Amino acid sequence: MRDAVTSLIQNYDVTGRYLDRDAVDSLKSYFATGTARVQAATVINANAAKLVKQAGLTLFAEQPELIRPGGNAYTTRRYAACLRDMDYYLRYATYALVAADTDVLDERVLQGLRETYNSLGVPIGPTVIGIGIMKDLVKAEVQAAGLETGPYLDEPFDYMISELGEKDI
Ligand SMILES: CCC1=C(C)/C(=C/C2=NC(=C\c3[nH]c(/C=C4\NC(=O)[C@H](C)[C@H]4CC)c(C)c3CCC(=O)O)/C(CCC(=O)O)=C2C)NC1=O
Repeated sequence: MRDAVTSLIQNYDVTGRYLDRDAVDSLKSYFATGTARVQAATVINANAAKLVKQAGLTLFAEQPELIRPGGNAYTTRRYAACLRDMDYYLRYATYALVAADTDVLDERVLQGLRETYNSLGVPIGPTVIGIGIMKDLVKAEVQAAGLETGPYLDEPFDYMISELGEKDI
């Protein structure tokens, strides 16, 4: 599992280079957003249960067929499994946020996920929509706490959305 600093060092080490201007710029931007990342993660942690629940309610209001007979989130067990998955996405997003690197998402969340979802009939399109809803709720919560939002906050969610949503559904 890597963070922004270890990723950068690894890249330079592979080619035996000293840290150059580009490296220093990218380190500076990492440190400049460091406090915001930690503060945003703190706000998310404190509101995680509410964020997951609200994201679920919004998703099911938009796509009610998911929780009707025949829908993948129909039955209490599957409804709970869906919210648990949303909770995984949120928790791992906070790790990626603090690390300023998406490596943890590849390693712990996305690897093999499409195959698992496909084999269980979990629809990927609505899952991706759910992650997007959670991203918007997180941004609103972080903003309401008086903190700076921005691309740094979108990144982990956008990454999961594009990686999971990328290939055919
Ligand atoms: C930390 C990394 C990690 C992830 C991401 C993960 C996902 C994950 N979600 C699963 C199931 C599931 N995932 C969903 C999710 C949904 N169904 C819908 O209709 C919605 C669109 C969506 C919620 C947004 C459902 C309903 C199941 C249960 C499917 C079944 O058992 O039939 C399963 C199968 C095993 C189980 O039920 O626990 C896995 C492995 N597990 C992990 O360890």
